Amino acid sequence: MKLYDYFRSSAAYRVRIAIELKGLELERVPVHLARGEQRRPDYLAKNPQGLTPALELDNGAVLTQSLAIIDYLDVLAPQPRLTPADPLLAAKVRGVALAIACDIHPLNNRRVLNYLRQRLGQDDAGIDAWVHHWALEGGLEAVERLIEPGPFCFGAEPTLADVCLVPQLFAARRFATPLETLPKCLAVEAHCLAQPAFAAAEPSRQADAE
Ligand SMILES: N[C@@H](CCC(=O)N[C@@H](CS)C(=O)NCC(=O)O)C(=O)O
Repeated sequence: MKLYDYFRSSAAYRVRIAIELKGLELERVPVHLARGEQRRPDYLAKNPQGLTPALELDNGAVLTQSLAIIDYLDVLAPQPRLTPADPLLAAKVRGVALAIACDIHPLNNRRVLNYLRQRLGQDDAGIDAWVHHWALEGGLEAVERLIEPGPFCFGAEPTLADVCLVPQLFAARRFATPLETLPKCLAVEAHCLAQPAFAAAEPSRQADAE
């Protein structure tokens, strides 16, 4: 399998964490987002959305969308299960994962910020105000209230919620988002990053890190 990845991509970071937790070996192919490699025809032929990550299977099939890729890996290599078997817990875990992946992350994506800057004339201050607002209000501040006693988001085992939360906090820091209203999220993050699998997936540890 090949993972099309970019060290700073928080969506790809989710998949890297899942791969490390499951102990899977695969090839990483960097797609340099800042240089626009995601819009090259050869990459668009694999992922028509022009986004990272994408996972190419040995039979040539290509999977897109980080949560769909992680679901696939959870079936392929069920240990540890990232979506718990218990339906109530699974729904809570998915609720947090989707709050991050659907309602927070898309609003600070590169193409959205480029549009705000280039088409709508926003300057750095405008971009920062946008990113901080959507990261926190109804975003990570809601996640702070949804997660349960730790050390992970939902108890003693890592789940899809942790896999999404850690990269989103990384993205928030990139934009200097103030995080002091999120003590529970920060405690979960510290616990996660002390685990070898989460640490190995960190952007600074990737071969294409700059
Ligand atoms: N919902 C998608 C989001 C993927 C995504 O937005 N990836 C970003 C990097 S985190 C990207 O490739 N951005 C390129 C761009 O905006 O041009 C997923 O979960 O895979």
